[in-house]
Amino acid sequence: MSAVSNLHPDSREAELRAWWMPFTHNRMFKAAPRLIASAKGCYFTLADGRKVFDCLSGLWCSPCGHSHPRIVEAVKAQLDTLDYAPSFQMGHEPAFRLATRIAALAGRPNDRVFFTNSGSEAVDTALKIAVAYHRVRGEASRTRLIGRERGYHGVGMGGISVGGMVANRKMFASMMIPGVDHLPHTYNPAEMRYSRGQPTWGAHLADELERLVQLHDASTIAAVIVEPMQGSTGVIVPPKGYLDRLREICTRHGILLIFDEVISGFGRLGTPFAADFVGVQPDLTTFAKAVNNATVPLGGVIARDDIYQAFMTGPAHMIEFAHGYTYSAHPLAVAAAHATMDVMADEKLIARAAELAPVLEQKVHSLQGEPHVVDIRNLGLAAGIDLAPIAGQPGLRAIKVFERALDDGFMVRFSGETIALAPPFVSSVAQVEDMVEGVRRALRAVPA
Ligand code: PXG
Repeated sequence: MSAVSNLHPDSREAELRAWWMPFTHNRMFKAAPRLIASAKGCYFTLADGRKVFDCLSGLWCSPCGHSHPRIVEAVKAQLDTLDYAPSFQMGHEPAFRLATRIAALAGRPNDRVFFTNSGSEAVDTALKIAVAYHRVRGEASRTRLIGRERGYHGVGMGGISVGGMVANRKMFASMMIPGVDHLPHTYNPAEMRYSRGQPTWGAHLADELERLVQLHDASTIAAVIVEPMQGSTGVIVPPKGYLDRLREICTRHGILLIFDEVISGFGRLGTPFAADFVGVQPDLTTFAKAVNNATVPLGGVIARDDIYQAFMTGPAHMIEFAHGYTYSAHPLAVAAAHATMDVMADEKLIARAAELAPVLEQKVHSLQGEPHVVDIRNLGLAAGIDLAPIAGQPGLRAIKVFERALDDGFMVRFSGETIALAPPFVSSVAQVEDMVEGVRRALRAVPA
C-alpha cells in the first residue's frame, strides 16, 4: 500500500525515528507511514486529505464520534477553570459527581468508583482491591487470581498475568504474578461458527472454575476476571448461561467476580454495561475508553459498597487503601466524562447502539461465503470476521484486508487474523451498511 504521509521522503526516516510506537510493527509502519491529521464525527482525515470511516470508534473508545462539540466545549471550559487538581488528600466537586453518575448508570447507586487513567490501570487496581479486600477481612490466604485464555486485560503486570494473549505474556514470564490460573476460552468453531449473537453452546465451560476450586481450595482464591465479551482477541461472544454460571460458582465460594468492561462499558452492547445485557452483576467492574469518548485518558473501577466498607476500619487518620495515581480524576478527563454522559443521555446513544446492533448483525453475516472468511461473530454494535491465514505467513491476510479497506475509505481494525468492527453509535444505518460493503470489496480484492 502507498504511504499516507505529508512528510518529505528525504526527512521522513529522521522524523519518524524517535517514537517507539505501541502494538505496531514499527519497521513496516515507518517504511510506509499512515498518518492521521484530524477527526470529526465518524471520520478521520488522513495526511493526504482523504476521509476514512472510523470502523472501530478509534480503538473502541469514541462512540459519540470525534470532536463532539459539547465534549470539546466542556474540556475547553474546564481548562479555563481548573487545569489540574491533586486527588490525594484534596478533591474537586465534579469528580465526586461523576463517581455518583457512573455508579447510577451501572444501576449500582450505592457502589463506589475509583478513578484511573487507563484500562490497564483499572485492571491492576481491581486486582489489588480484590486481594486487599480479602486481607482486610481476615482472609489473607485468598491471593490466587483466575483469568481466562485469550483474555486481554491491558499491559500492566497484573493485566498480563491474568490475561491470555501469548504474545503479550511470553517475554515477561519471569515477572508474572505468581499463583494465577486461567479458565479455558469459550471459542469453539465446530460448535458455534457463524452464530448470531450469543452461542447456545459452551455454558458448561464455566464449570472449569469449579475444578480450579477443587484443586486449590476456595480459601486460596481471591478473584476471577473476565471480559464479558472478549474484544481484543477478536470479538468472542459469551455463550448463553456461561456468565451466570461463573457468577453462581464465585458466589458459592466467596470469590470476587470482576467484569473487565473497558470495551463493553458505556453502551457498546446497547445497554449501559455488558452486565445489564447478560443480567449478571459482578462485584467489581473496570471501565475506561468510552466513559469520556477517549477525549482525555480516564478509567476506573466500580466496587460493591461492602467491598469499600471492608477497608473502612482502623484509625480514621490512616489511609485505607495505599493506591492511586497523580492523574486520578484529572479535571479535564472528568469534564469530558460529564459531557460524554450528557451527550449519550440527550442523544439517546445507548439506545441507538441497540438499534444499530441488528443492522450490523444482518449485514455482517452477509459476508459469509466471501473470499477468506472462515467465521463471523457479533454482539451489540461489535463484530469480528475471522480470515483464513496465508500459508506460512500468519497475520498477513488481515493486514492486506486492512490496507485495501483503508485505500477504499474504511479504517478497520485487524488483530491476528480477525477484522473487528465497532462503529460509532452516531453512525447512520447507511454508514454501517457501507462499512460492511467496504469490507466485502477488500475481501474480494485480496488475492487467494
Ligand atoms: N481491558 C480490556 C478488556 C481492554 O480491551 C484494556 C483493558 C487496557 O486498556 P488501556 O486503556 O490500558 O489500553 C483493554 C484495551 C483492539 C484494542 O484493537 C483493544 C484495547 C486497546 C487497544 C486496541 O482490540 N483494549
